Amino acid sequence: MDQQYYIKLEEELGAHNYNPLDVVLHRGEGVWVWDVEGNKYLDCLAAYSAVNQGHCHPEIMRTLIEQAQNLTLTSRAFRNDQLALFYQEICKLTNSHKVLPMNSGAEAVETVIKAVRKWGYKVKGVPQDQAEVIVCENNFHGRTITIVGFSTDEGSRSGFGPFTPGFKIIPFGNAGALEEAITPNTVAFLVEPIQGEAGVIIPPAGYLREVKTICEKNNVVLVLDEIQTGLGRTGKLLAEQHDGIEADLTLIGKALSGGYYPISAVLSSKEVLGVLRPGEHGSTFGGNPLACAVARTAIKVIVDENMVENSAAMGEYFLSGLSNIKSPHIKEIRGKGLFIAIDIVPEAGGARRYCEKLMAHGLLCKETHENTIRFAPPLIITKEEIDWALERIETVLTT
Ligand code: IF1
Repeated sequence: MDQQYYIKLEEELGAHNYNPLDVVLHRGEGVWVWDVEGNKYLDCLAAYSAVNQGHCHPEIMRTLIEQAQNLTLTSRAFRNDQLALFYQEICKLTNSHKVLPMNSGAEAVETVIKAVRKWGYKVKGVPQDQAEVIVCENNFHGRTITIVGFSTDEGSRSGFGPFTPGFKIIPFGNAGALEEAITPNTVAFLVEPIQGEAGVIIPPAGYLREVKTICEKNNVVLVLDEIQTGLGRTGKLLAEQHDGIEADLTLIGKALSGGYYPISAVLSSKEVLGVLRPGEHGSTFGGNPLACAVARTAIKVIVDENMVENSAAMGEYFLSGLSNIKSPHIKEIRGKGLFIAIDIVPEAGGARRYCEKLMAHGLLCKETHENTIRFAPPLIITKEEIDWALERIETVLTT
């Protein structure tokens, strides 16, 4: 079957809530993927950082198969022998004290909003139904009604109201704005350490440290959404480590399964999660044995194969290679670890055009907004593979 067959069928039968590049992928291995016609591409998106470990990582695959032959789902009505071990290993790795497992990233965000509201009423003493959560402009935390309700991106939110009340929006990267926005009813500040969808927006150095101090002073829970930045993407296991802090609550997802399965988790460094009682929250699939087994191996290989260190070293190498490209189309290059973006000048005709050209040269990446190209390959990428990518990026940006 050629690609057009699948594309036509998909367009006809699927909701049009995406605008993908017209490449129909069939197989993946490490940093490489192949389309149905056998063309090979370097994947510089890594499923939006869900395949940090590389496509079809063999050790995670073995775990998936073995666990699938044993036990997949029990529901949380019963216990299973993978859940506790997953808790133990993720807590040890991230220095957390409590875990709540869910499936998608958006569910982890919803979970944390429930937890901090409850904490606000039970522990902080906020009057009933008055809890406020502060979030940032240009945030991306997922697609549910509550979450898009506090988005500032019109495309994400318009037409979907009415929305959940209780959110206040402040500029990103401005600690003073947080201090001003806090009231006695503020229960939490929810923020991405580096804004992903907004275009890999890196806040000023020390921002998270200042934010942490302000939250502590005001008895406000600091929640970091590390669903995209976590698990090695930015060259640290968690992006918060760049600022030497620990959030009260941390959200992880995506690479927690290495792309095999939707798995997310809320990690708590103090007892916020302790306020939840039986019956107040849950999910049929959250914490299931297949997910827990996969997550255990997915985090194990990140450590065993030094993927965090590789992300830092290769990120630096990629960034410096990009900065050597002389192109009139480039406006700015920025990144941390293997979380990298190029802004092109508005006159250059839009980032999408360049992503399509790169695809024709065998490199897959995705634009974000009009003028930003994002590069986020699997964390196992080598120097040689980056050189291969740089050659193509240079060609596309200079011709
Ligand atoms: C899509 C972006 C990436 C996230 C953060 C929560 C979630 C995400 C920081 C929700 C999800 C995704 C979803 C994906 C596109 C994507 C994305 F371009 F929108 F920003 F990764 F770069 N917090 N990000 O980045 O997690 O519920 O999807 O598991 O197609 O919507 P989810």
